[in-house]
Amino acid sequence: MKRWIWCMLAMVLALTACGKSEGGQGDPELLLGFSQIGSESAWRVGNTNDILAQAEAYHIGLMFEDAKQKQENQIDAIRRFIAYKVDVIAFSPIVEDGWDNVLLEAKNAGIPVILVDRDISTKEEGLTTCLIGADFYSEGVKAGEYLLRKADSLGLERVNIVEITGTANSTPMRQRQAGFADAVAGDRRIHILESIDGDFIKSRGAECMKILLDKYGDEIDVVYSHNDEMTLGAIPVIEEAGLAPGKDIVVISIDGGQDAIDVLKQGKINCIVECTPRLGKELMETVLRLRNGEAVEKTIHPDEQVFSDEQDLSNLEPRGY
Ligand code: GZL
Repeated sequence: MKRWIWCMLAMVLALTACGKSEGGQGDPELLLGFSQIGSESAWRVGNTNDILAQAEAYHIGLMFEDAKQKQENQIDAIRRFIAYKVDVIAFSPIVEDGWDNVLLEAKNAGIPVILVDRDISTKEEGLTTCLIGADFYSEGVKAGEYLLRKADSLGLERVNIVEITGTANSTPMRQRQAGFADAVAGDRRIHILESIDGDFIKSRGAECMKILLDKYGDEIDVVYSHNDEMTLGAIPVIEEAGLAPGKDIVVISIDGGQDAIDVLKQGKINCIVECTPRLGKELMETVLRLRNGEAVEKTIHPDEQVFSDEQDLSNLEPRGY
């Protein structure tokens, strides 16, 4: 008996501690537990704001927990959601591995789990209901296809690329790297000199760019960065080396937040592949479909576009993240 009381006390503390959705949901019929990775980028903050706003718009109760970039915090949050008997669990897994045990606990508790943004890798069947998130492989392909067009327009006979990757073993890192590599494979002009893990954060993007410039200097023709945050960290480092980003070094990025779009318009980034953070509406729609016993698609990919120096961006709508 005592253990149960402690567990519930922990839950009450967690509820007051965790970031419940703003606007006070009252006592809604449906309760969604959401574990967010953290706030490492403008994309992530935009994703969080969208989920909070859509939970409010759909009048779905939300237990929101910020894992502060730690997988163990996500696992603990999912266990709290199970103890609290939420109706649905959703989370954006920071990395693909290490989820089987806690997701088996959710399955045994009869709570459906929705993956948002990123995927998991598992040999177990039926641990999750669906994935709502970008087609990261396609984003990598779009980045590679832009580069081939750029190499053609510049008449380059050899293209030396350095790559600043996202968090190791995360779905966007794995698939953006694979998509890009496949898009440029077989083109004899293309040489990927080195890939370094920038962990999707700005300071690491700057550090990686410094390491790569110290090693390769003006041999570098292109930097392919897996997200805007790292790109925005890398650009001043390129300038401090006396090189012009967007001219001496072609800069290709992913996400499409306002800050990066503004730098694209200044000509210091050449291409940004959009990765929309607006997944909240699909998530709430899916929660309602599950509640109504309706079938849901296994994978739901949002439509995404490419912004580059090939287009007139003067009338681009504000990005909102
Ligand atoms: C992509 C998302 C990535 C973003 C980064 O859907 O997982 O994580 O591209 C964020 O900005 O850190």
